[in-house]
Amino acid sequence: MRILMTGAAGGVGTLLRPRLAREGRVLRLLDVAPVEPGPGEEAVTADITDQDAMAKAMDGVDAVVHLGGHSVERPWAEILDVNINGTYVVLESARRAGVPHVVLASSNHAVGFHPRTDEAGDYLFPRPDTFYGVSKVTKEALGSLYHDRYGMAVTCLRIGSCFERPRDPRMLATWLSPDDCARLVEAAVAADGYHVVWGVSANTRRWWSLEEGRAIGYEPRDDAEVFARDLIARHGEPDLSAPPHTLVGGSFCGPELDVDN
Ligand code: 15L
Repeated sequence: MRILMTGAAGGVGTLLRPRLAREGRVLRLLDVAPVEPGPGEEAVTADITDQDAMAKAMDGVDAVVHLGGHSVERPWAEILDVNINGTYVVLESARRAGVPHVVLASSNHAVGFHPRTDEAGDYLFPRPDTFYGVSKVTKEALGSLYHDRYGMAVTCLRIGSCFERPRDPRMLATWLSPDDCARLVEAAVAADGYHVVWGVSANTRRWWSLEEGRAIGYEPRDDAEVFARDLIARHGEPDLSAPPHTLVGGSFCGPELDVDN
């Protein structure tokens, strides 16, 4: 079993690497930045927009975990090139190589302008909060296209906040622990069909659904609440009726877009 991970040198990729290591599994780590491979790993230094390099990188691959691309807001031209065109190249090269399973790192920012509800359901209609969010909507759409056209199994993860630990009070609700992220990716790599699932831990303050995640076999075990006392001592108890807590995308919904002049 060989899994190609794009964006392997990034934040989520770095957290996932040791957690996805398995006997009989090879992780092929792809990034524009060089990565030092460990046991059970292979490294490829390549740009996800480079079609020839991606064709080679797909050789012998059973599943792709596509994390590559900008992970925050950038000017439109950069988002278009790396996140949108890059996802097309990843999916098209996976199709040509006959890769059956693809996991796409989407984000809560694909639906960032949805207001707080008791529980935000699965498959919320796109309401991106940034150009970055638009690229995640496009990623989900491309995944849907490749599933419907070619039967590729595609699971899109609307990831909340995947860090070693929550960094602010919003993340008490939106945190995806590294261990739960690995559990989610394991479930997603094995899932058939097309799915869009929230990437969130079993947080006490969670307001995003776990239903579709559980339907594909994701069972989160972590809860950001263990960090609450410390975060609230530093930042105060969050006022859920005020930004950044009123919208899915939090502070991403605030700044002006960086449009080309
Ligand atoms: C994301 O999509 C970003 O990649 C990450 O840096 C966080 O800001 C996260 O969303 C979040 O919403 O907390």
